[in-house]
Amino acid sequence: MLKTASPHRLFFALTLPKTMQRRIVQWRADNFSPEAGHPIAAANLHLTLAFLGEVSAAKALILQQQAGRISQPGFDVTLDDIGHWPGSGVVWLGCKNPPRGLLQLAQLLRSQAARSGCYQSPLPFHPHVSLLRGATRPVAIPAKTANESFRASHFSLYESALVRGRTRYNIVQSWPLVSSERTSDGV
Ligand code: 2AM
Repeated sequence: MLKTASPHRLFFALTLPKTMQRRIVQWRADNFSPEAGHPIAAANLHLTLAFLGEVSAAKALILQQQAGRISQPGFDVTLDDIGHWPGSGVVWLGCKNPPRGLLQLAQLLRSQAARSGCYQSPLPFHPHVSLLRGATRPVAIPAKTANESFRASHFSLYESALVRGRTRYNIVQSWPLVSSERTSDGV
């Protein structure tokens, strides 16, 4: 639950397992020079599903209620792609073939957000985990990715906060990814 009524910077995302965050950070240190860009802290590595921007607590509550009604099974995500967007200065890990469940979940959250008045980019959704920021100059991209997989068994609403000048992402609420048929069976 958000503590104040003032706007919060929010987004829906998939959490990466802690062990995977650590392995990715090690792989990044082994494969990128310190000049390539600003490394994102291990605990902040995530896969954004829908960016909401600055949202009032009242609007967030509506979005949380809608998110709570989503019923779809979990899915496996394999980060087997890597790229660099010089315009936004981001080096990222992504999926060569994003699972259908991931695209469906993001599509649903993005359309719910748009209906609540949260601007959604017209660019197609490109699932990715940002690794480096401020990478506006050419970057030597490793030929092989970290090639990490994880099971997405829940999704979360995150708040982006500045703590002592550093960005921190805090989970506001999480929801399990299980289809209603399975829960009603008690499986
Ligand atoms: P990025 O990693 O590609 O920058 C928290 O800021 C998360 O929301 C990040 O994953 C970031 O994506 C995403 N984000 C920030 N601003 C955004 C915007 N204007 N449109 C879409 N996603 C955004």
